[in-house]
Amino acid sequence: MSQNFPAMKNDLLLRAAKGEKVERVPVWVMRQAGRYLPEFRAVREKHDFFTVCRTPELACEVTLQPLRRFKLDAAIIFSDILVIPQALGMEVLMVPGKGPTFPQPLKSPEDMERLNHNPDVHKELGYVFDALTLTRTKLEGQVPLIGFSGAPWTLMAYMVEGGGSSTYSKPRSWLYKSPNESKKLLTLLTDTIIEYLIGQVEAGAQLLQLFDSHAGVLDRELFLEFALPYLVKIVDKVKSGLREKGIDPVPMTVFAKGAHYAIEDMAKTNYDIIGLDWTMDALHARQISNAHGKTLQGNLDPAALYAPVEQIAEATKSMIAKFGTKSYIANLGHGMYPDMSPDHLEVFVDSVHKYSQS
Ligand code: 1CP
Repeated sequence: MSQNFPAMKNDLLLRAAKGEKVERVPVWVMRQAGRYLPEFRAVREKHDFFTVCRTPELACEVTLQPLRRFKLDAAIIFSDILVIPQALGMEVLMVPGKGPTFPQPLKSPEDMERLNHNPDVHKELGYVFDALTLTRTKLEGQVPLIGFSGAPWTLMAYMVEGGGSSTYSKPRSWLYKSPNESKKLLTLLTDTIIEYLIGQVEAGAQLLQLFDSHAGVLDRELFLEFALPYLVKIVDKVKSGLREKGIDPVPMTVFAKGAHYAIEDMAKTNYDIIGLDWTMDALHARQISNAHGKTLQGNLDPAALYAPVEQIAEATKSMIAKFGTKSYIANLGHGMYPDMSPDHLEVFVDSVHKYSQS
């Protein structure tokens, strides 16, 4: 499927992703659509969370909201990583004040029998593809559109734990007690994600990000056994699958939050961009990424946006000084928090514009 989308007016993100020369560092922000924006809260007052995800016009609208306010260099499609467990047959509720909740998590490996082992991705997740196509069209080439998925380990963590947790002790116990069954689950997730991401590119996504948000509860040994091989299969199969369909592969980002121990392991894969959380050292990551020809993305502490505006500008300037302006995409080290001020985000975005011209 090759669609005729509007020509790009700003492709800084795509050029930085490939390590090409840019006039200025591109900037976008994780969770740039969300509760910190009053216009997002207004949409959410009328529609529940997954209705917004499943209604292309609504998903498109909230995707575009932050772009109307800030000089951002990318849009990221409004959806959630938990749409994959839903596509595999699990129920996920968004409980106010608590976040995503699975009424029936996978309590033991036998529960995997309940899952749909042969999901029709286009049928179950076609609404995401429709939202991407609509949004890419409505963007009119203003900025590139990012698609995404949760990584297999992070999705397994939610499906077994049943919701958010600081320890993820239940899914971690599977890795020790039932390593083979864990790998079966990770493989099912991986194969579904591959099809899902290829479909996203066919629908209009121009860059793909994998969120391994709970990599930080693993150590390197577990990460190398239960997370990285699946991330590698995803990047390799998505790129080869696109080529087989006659579609140019898009740049891909791996964001493994908390995986300090694996920056070099990730730099050796075919991901183009390594996303850094705010606790990771920019200079250390830069040494590694230069050796492997990778672009870096990140990593201002989101909490720095609570500081007075002069301090935000200074922190942004020093972040850029550490990363340099080449092969770099400015972002926060994690997503926006709901109680943040849009005005403070504006200072971050404008400071990237101001301090990164080259
Ligand atoms: O009611 C609401 O509006 C809930 C808040 C919210 C929002 C705005 C959730 C629930 N998800 C989202 C959107 C979302 N989720 C996006 C949209 C695009 C954008 O960034 O602007 C994206 C990319 C995600 C991805 C996502 N969902 C991740 C990976 C990123 C990360 O934060 O590490 C994760 C872990 C989730 C799960 C999830 N969904 C929502 C919440 C509150 C959570 C975290 C739950 C937890 O672990 O406690």
